[in-house]
Amino acid sequence: MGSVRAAAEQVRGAMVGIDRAASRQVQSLAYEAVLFRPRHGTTCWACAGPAFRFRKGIIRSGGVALGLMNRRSVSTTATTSSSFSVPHTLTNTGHHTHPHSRPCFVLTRVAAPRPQPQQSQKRYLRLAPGPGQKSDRPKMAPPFNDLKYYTAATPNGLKPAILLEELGLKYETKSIDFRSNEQKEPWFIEINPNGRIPALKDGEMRVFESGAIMLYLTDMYDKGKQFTYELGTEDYYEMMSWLMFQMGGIGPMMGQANHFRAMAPVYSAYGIKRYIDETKRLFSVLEIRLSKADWLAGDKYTIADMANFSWVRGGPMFLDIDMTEYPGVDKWMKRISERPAVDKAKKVGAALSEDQLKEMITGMKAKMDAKKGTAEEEGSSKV
Ligand SMILES: N[C@@H](CCC(=O)N[C@@H](CS)C(=O)NCC(=O)O)C(=O)O
Repeated sequence: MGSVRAAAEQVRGAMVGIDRAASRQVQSLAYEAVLFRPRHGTTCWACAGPAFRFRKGIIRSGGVALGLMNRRSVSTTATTSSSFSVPHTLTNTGHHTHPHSRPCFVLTRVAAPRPQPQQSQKRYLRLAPGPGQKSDRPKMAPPFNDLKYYTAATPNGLKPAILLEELGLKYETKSIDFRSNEQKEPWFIEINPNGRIPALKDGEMRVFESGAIMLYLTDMYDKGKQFTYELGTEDYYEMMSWLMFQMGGIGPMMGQANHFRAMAPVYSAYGIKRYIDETKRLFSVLEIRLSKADWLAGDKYTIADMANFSWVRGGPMFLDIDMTEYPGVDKWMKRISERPAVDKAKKVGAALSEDQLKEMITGMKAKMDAKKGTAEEEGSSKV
């Protein structure tokens, strides 16, 4: 079974063994065989491993199992032995670990209209394209269990880093060097067209924008819904609302406030006031919720808390916001800070320690303040 052709033969062999009902079901869809070589120990949807749990018990086969893949669930299975029964629905146990290094075969559903078979034995199969032929084969669906996180020690970088750590996922980190503008290099633009961190790759697939990365990670890797809620529930949309509140409010407004307070080329009293006032207004929105609840959405710590926390912690540090005015937010911040995963996440992609960072920010603010009343103050005739 070293080649795709051999794989196809194997698949066809399995198809021949299936009973009439199964056959009818299979014929109503178009499939193609994909040779799938999972790495040893990685997640595999299709092989006849020992942990394939079905509603009707556990199927074990010495041969190759063919999972008819439907993104997240395997709805039907055939084995190379003649024992084939439908419908078997894979329950939430979802993945299992690929127990061996043999290749497996997956039948993927072909979205395009079913091709008209020329010969009966090609009925259910289209082989992989030959050299120079274009593949119309659908890609394997995520997750790919091959995470690479592109980040730097900034609030947006911290958000998915907390989640990666909370989920205990294995991932590689690539720190992006802002001093050399690495985030604008063509190789990085391929990963994030916006030229900003964070970005994530899972195998060949990319995800950019911190909120999208958090949603991807919970969708794909938080099957137990530890840090999210079931899609379609009221709690899920409440969580999304607070996540979007961070993405569209807290993040951009605090980003501008930080810029005017410590990084702008001129001292702008107007810019500083405008964005610090807006930040305070947004903190009071958080206070409405957190004065009477421990978490932003529902009764558990979710990605909405992680996202907002990553920015809000910079309020006292960067903008000298007095947190005694927001006691609920302050307690919530301390509750999150105490989590070991949060502590680890702060170090992901960081070149400076927390104390060094605070020292650097103090220095930047002092430099900005020194511009007051000089030619570097906005409105000065020399600016
Ligand atoms: N909306 C984006 C914002 C990303 C962003 O602004 N990243 C900043 C760091 S926090 C960045 O990469 N700045 C470097 C630059 O602008 O070149 C997200 O949430 O991912």
